[in-house]
Amino acid sequence: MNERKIALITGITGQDGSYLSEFLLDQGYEVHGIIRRTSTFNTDRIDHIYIDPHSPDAKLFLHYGDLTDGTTLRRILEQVKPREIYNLGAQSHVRVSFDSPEYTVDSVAMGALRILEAVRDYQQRTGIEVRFYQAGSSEMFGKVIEVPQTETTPFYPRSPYSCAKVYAHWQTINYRESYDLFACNGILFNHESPRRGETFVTRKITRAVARIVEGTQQKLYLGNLDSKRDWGYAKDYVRAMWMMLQQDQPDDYVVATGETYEIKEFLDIAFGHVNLDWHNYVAFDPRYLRPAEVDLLIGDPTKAREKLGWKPSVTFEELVKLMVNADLINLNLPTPDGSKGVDSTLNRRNFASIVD
Ligand code: NAP
Ligand code: G4F
Repeated sequence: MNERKIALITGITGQDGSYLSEFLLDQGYEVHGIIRRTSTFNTDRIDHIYIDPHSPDAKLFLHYGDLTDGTTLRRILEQVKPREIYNLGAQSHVRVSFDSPEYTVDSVAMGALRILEAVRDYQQRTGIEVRFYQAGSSEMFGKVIEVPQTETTPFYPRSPYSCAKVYAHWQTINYRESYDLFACNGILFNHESPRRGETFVTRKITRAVARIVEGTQQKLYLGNLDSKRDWGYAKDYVRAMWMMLQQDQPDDYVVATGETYEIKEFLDIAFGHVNLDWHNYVAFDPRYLRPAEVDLLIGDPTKAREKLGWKPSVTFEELVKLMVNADLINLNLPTPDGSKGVDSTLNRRNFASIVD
């Protein structure tokens, strides 16, 4: 299909953006990413795949921009001329979205709209198809009405973040139907990895386990331990994003493992992996509670399996252990099973001229 394999990724510096970049580079793509200007470096997750853009081997290029800045998004689109756009950028923390609802909605909901508008105009003017992936979330199901959740389960969002994602979801469908855009929604359930942001519950736990083993942390403060999540491995999930854009027709897909676990079960495995009992270390702090909680998420990935041929490759237990191992390795500590670790890109900063 696509003759020139050029992809543009918003949120390239995030967990998924880093895995997707690696995946697309392996597939022979030229990859362009939008990064935000920050006063300290924010490219740790992609430093290991970045090479100086002056080199003839360079295939990864970075551009300053922001989902709240439509003019720049349009300019980058015109400059890069991508055939595929992956919209992964977001203020993606649910708890934080209650503190900063306006900004969250601007980046998540309006951000998606700004790109869709830019793509609509670009495609109409040039006649060149630009395929669009929208990073939707199982948080959209919120107060679940149906178990397990499928592509047709009604949404009941429970946070500013998920309300914004629902808006982006429906605009993506609206632009597909109104302007014939090849636009897909991935409804991705929680996916984790050693590159997961440190303030999401899984990484907060695995990082704490390593620091407790090291002796530099005594307590781990958490909020609600009763909610259940369908947790998968991020590297598997970015593959599904790409698969959606390679189909003959645009569509929407749930991407999940089909299994759900309590946070307490995550704690059992994470602490158990280093022979510790989490009850001796975990304490409750109400600041981590949310005004409204999502109690249970479990996805039905049948459509993704049957139409895309996608399936997860890592079990829940393997995921927890690989994350604990990576955090131990980050601290130069041995792993209980002798594993050398996967995916840890931290502390491998490459100071090539990423930023001008
Ligand atoms: P993440 O690690 O939090 O990364 C978010 C990315 O968005 C970062 O690159 C961040 O840049 C960028 N970003 C934030 N605000 C932006 C703005 N205003 N303009 C441009 N970029 C901005 O998230 P993730 O886990 O990789 O998730 C990727 C996407 O999938 C997000 O849209 C998320 O909401 C969605 N999603 C995630 C999951 C999951 O379980 N991980 C599940 C369903 C959906 P900085 O590095 O500069 O902060
Ligand atoms: O790890 P979490 O913050 O992830 P959450 O809220 O499920 O959202 C993540 O997954 C979504 C997909 O469903 C994405 F769309 C979203 O961008 C993000 O990646 O919290 C998981 C659960 C919640 O029930 C929360 O209340 O863990 C509970 N929790 C308990 N203590 C905590 C903590 N969460 C965090 N972040 N920190 C705590 O101390």
